[in-house]
Amino acid sequence: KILIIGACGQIGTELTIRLREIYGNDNVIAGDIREGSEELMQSGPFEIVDAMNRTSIEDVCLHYEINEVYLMAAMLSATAEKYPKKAWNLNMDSLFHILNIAKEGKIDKIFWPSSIAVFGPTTPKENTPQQTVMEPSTVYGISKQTGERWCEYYYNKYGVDVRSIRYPGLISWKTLPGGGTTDYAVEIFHEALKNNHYDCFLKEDTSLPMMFMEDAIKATVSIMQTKSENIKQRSSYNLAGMTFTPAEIASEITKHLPDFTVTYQPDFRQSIADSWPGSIDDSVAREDWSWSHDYDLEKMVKEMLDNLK
Ligand code: VAH
Repeated sequence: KILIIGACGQIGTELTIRLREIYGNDNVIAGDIREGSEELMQSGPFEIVDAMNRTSIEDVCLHYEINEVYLMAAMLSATAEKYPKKAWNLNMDSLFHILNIAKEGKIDKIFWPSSIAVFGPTTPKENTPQQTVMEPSTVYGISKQTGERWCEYYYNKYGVDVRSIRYPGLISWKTLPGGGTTDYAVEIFHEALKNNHYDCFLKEDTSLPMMFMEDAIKATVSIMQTKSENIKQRSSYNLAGMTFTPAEIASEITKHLPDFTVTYQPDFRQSIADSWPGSIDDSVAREDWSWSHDYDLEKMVKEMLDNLK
């Protein structure tokens, strides 16, 4: 059976729904600190789980005989800069609880999300390779880079089968994201449809690696279904979908909403975005577990507007 911790979050919501479609509703337990969307709550078992409380996690794992855990709870980049200590504690304690439960043989397989936020200002910005200089300058990026080191350590030392993906910025319509720097690319749709105008918190030429949620969910399911011996990277895999700037996504939206206008008022999140790569080389994920993405900017914008209007 599968437990998703952070099941009510931006990724967790859609991941839970997809896993229930694949493995059956009653075999996928949604866990979070608060209840989620009606679709999520109606489609299968839900338990209040505090990702920072090991007993809370272990009780659910024992009760439902869980053998796979997807740990999707985390504090994202922008919020983590406001609450560094809380972000570090949430992002790290939750990971250690799951790694140790697996080390004790109580669960067999873990998915843990990393992020392109592990790269920093000294990382090559274009086509960032799988192995490269990583000096993250954000609390969130530091926590994700450290988490990757621990995942690899627990695999090598204790044989814990943990798999991970460095997600780019994720765009989705089912659940609002919370506290991310790439969230402008979600907000822009809601504002466009509501006000025909968006005041963007990043500069118009800020190029960032992005992915439509459908592709992120496909990759997550795929890496967990891959035979263990084919998972050669036990830190985390680079994953790429598309790269665009606020100006480019705004221009694509204007093809559908001709009167849409954007202004640019960069805030503290600009320095976070500037520390990240513009594009990612995910050739290693393509080699090891046949990854390929489906959505480009044009297809994503159409899908977002069709589902939000
Ligand atoms: C954030 N959406 O903005 C997350 C993600 C690469 C960005 O990690 O913090």
